[in-house]
Amino acid sequence: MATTHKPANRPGIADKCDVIVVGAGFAGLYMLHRLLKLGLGVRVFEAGTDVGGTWFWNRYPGARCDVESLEYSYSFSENLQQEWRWTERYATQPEILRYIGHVAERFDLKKHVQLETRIVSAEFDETADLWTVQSDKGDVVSARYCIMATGCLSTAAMPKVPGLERFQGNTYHTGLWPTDPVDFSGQRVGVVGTGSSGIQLIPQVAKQAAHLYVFQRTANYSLPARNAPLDPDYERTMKNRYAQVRKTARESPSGVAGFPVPDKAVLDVSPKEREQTFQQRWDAGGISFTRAYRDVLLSKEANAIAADFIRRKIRELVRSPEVADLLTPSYLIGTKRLCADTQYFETYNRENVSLIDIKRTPISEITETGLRTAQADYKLDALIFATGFDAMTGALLRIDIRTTNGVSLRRLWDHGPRTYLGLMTAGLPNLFMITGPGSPSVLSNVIVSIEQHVDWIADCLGYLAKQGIGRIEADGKAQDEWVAHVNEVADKTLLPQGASWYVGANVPGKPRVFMPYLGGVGVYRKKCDEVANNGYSGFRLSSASARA
Ligand code: N01
Repeated sequence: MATTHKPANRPGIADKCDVIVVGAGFAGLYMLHRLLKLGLGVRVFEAGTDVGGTWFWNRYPGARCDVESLEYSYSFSENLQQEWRWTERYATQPEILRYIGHVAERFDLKKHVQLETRIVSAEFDETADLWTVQSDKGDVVSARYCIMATGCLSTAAMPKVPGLERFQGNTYHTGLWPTDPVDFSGQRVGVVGTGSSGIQLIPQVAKQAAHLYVFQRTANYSLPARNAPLDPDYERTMKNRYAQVRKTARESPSGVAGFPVPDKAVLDVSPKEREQTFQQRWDAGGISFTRAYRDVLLSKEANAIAADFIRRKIRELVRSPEVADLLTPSYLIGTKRLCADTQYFETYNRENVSLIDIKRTPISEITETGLRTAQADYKLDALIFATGFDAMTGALLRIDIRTTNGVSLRRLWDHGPRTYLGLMTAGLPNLFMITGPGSPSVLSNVIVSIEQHVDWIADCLGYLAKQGIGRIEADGKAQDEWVAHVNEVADKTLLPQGASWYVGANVPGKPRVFMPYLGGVGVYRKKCDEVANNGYSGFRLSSASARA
């Protein structure tokens, strides 16, 4: 029987429901849908003024997804996937946000979501098996289960540059973009950061600004997205075989049906053959380039050959050899997330765009009128930080999560995140994470991973209710083994060697741990299903009454 009470607005007196969900993006909304189907009383809290999660906040010019729209979408409803019409090969942020809004309306989810409310703490009562969360608006709500749908890339990382507060112009972060449109016409604009967000934003802002200064610390690999209006024949074919496409995606390594598993190695084919293959990938566009051969992310020699192809392309696209040199990355390709762009490198051929190497001449301070490097002063009207996120752990650690026995997530993860299957952390019963560290999450088509986690958690809660069990927690030994496995799989590849957000390298002081699971979406799903089919092996199930 569902338990829900309306907010009591009496600080200190807890409202009750069955399940609390934190976050109303793709993960939170589907979780809500599944829990309602189980007949549970659910309260969802969302910090934004509307649903949408990452697609609500990342509304910077040029923001779009680099997984094809027909795959980057929910698969749980056949009617939904047939009726929704994507307009482009890669959907823009506004279109994805419209889609999420449509899903929320269609499944009548919004009335369960409390917007503009940030959960600041969550405490588990070890005796009653009850979580109590508190919000920044004074809500106090208790539930048996708490599910963190807080997103992997949702906590903006803002560099601590001296003098930032002095700047008289407007300051933006791509991950916290204002809801009102921003017009940079006639302005001198600075952009710090050239990851996926910067690479999408820079060509758009360059078209508006009087002058654009790009402050680059690390040059990045990017391929043309080759975005285009969605071909109606392609859409029809995909939709006719949607069930098969989704099945292939779920069983694949990456969660993308359109990324077949490579069988050849770069080092086994002739230079002519690999040049042709890389050219085909370049012409097709998108981020499947490192999947052209099975050894690109395993062997430094193979990696260098693949990287060299992109480096040559950059030199072809950028007219000034000095600028091309600066834009040419030197790290192992694929050890940071590959980017997809529309006219990114070509943008540096514009008269109104300057590239500044802040590795050689670091930013020394922000002044009232602009930005100062070790070598020069840049007068700016606006400054945009495309500096990324405190990925995977940031959103969880900013909530004070603890138990009445004195266990706290911040202490448990002091040396980096530790989870069992990326779903739970030992010591914190009845607290689930969707796409948590230790699961494929950011290394996959995240919608596929979200649906898999949500389905697993919903099935688990259904099972616990049926068995009259009120408490589930990850076993410490099972967690240790899983963490060791996650590291072992990662260490067979080159990925942990990159100074990426996958290892927390972008946030000063963050422990260096390779966070996502690289074993592949299909393999991981099988493992999770096995665990469930074995009566949730590696989890300890109990109930308060039995313990008493
Ligand atoms: O962030 P990033 P992002 N001083 O961390 C630089 C997803 N996403 O928002 O490389 C100066 O990749 C930093 O430099 P360096 C996608 O998964 C997807 O762009 O650390 N510079 C880097 O250049 C992606 O990977 C899509 O040396 C500083 C940049 O800022 C993830 O989100 C679109 C700095 C940050 O790059 C994050 O992408 C957008 C400092 N103190 C995002 N700190 C699509 O689907 C950081 N930088 C297309």
